Amino acid sequence: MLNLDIARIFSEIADIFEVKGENPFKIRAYRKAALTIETLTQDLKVIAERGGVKELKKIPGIGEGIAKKIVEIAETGDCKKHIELRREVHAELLELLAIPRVGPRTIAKLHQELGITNIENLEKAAKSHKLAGLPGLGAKVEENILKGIEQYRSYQGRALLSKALPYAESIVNELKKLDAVEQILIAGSLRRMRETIGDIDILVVSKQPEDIMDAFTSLEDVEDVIAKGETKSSVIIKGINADIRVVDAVSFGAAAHYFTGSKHHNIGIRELGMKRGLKINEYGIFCGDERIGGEHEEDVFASVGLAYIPPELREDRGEIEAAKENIIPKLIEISDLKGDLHVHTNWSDGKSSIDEMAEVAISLGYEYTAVADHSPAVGIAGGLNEEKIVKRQEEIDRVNESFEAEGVKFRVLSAVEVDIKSDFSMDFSDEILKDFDVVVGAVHTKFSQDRETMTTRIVTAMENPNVDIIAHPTGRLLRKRDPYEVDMERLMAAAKDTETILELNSFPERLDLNDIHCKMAKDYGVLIAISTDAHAATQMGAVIKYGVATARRGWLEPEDVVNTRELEEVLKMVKR
Ligand code: DGT
Ligand code: CA
Ligand code: CA
Repeated sequence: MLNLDIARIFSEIADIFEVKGENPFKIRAYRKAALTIETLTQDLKVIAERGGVKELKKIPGIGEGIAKKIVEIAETGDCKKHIELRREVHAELLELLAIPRVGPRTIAKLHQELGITNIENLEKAAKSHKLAGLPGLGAKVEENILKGIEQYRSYQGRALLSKALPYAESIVNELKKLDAVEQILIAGSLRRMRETIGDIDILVVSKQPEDIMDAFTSLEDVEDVIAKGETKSSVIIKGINADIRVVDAVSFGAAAHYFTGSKHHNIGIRELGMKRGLKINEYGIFCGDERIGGEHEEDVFASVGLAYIPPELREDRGEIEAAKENIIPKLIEISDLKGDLHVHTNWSDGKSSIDEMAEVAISLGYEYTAVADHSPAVGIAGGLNEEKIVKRQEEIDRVNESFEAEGVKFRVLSAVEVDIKSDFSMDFSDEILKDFDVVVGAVHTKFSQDRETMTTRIVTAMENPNVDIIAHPTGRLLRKRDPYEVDMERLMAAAKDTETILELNSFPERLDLNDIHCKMAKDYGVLIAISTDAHAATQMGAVIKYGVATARRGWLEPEDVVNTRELEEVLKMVKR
């Protein structure tokens, strides 16, 4: 039972409440609990078992009711409320919630009015224009639903990195307990930190492969055993396929390289080997019948005259040529970061106070964080207005003064995530914008504008001397919302011209810019800010690894990233 599993139970309770049209406060309480739990670093089950409700209640965002349910889940695997609610609504109805563009209230309406219970009859109803007649639903909604269903189907089969990684790590932690395991490695797209994962690949060195097969196929989270062989097995864990292979120690490096992939990278390496008369496969490196290496991954690269290539680069995007010339970039690491330039607080839609955000930032070793609360247009309750900006500034000053008094080298930067409106104007006047330390501009509405219009909208924002950073530049939500249409070459050129920084948003659903766009930015000489967009203090530390991984996949080095710099330098690099 991972924190993620507990969080999912609470977010499903919130979903069902929403479908049922329950009290919004109740819904929000469960959503907040889910969010808190998802990003918690301590193991909830352990806390529940050790300290019960009393200890759990000490966690911010967790009250008595939720704490009791956590104890129940830790003991029994689920809670009665959840089981009861699931019984009340069709399981298939809940699956409809996963369709992009379809909200819980629409689903409730469709269910009540038309008796729709699953994707198939929803699709049929939309195609035969049965929805257009219902109050509040028009032809546009039908079109949206059909598009959503199409997207939903195309997203099936791959899991978000942030979902697959914790399960893979938990498999590794469990198997490591066995004496029979000599070495163990997460391979495949997970090791390369791709944004989505087809299946989990685990590699083990052991002299007792049958013990490994037994342990793997009987892990607690295994839902189904697809295949169980002598040295290879395949199971389903929480809906994700997981493969395991056991190899001999002499083959470990070659197998690690082979099963890390990517396939195209492997083919490139194998061809280089062939040119040298070598055979390179998952068992080793061979010259004729003689094994000349394969125990260590480095052997593979060395055998074909290449420098070591980090896993994140192994996508056949020029890394083999770079390794040949010994110009593999020195990729950025989490420890290079000195601050976060985009977080939210309870002055807009964040859950934590400025103090709490600062405290966590300091614990992460940062020297600054920019609190970038929303401007009002986004429609989020409690966006900043002129009065709140003044009051928030007083709090920022108070916090900064107390750090100074204590001799803590840390500063909260006053920032805003200002909406770039569909008419190209900014949601705050220049008069207001100029007084912030950092201005982050972002698109939150009218994603359907055509490519030309959307590009001009963002370029216009970049041309505003007050706008320092463009947040999540393509607006995508992985598996939920496609990126809006935008001319990326024009954005890059404009960013370079106007010295605007582009954000790499670390949220695992966003990772926006993506890896390819990061590399493009580097080639254009455009600076990147790796930000978290954290809406709760715990998120800052929890999601940054996904942003940094994406930056690494985009070939970024510390100097390509603005928030690897000292505060004074950052303040020089923002436009004002
Ligand atoms: P995924 O699971 O779709 O996210 O992506 P991967 O890269 O994990 O792919 P997967 O699980 O099918 O295979 C793991 C690795 O095994 C892959 O990255 C490279 C290697 N591999 C699989 N099939 C082939 C192949 O036909 N040729 C070569 N050279 N390598 C392969
Ligand atoms: Ca895989
Ligand atoms: Ca696989």
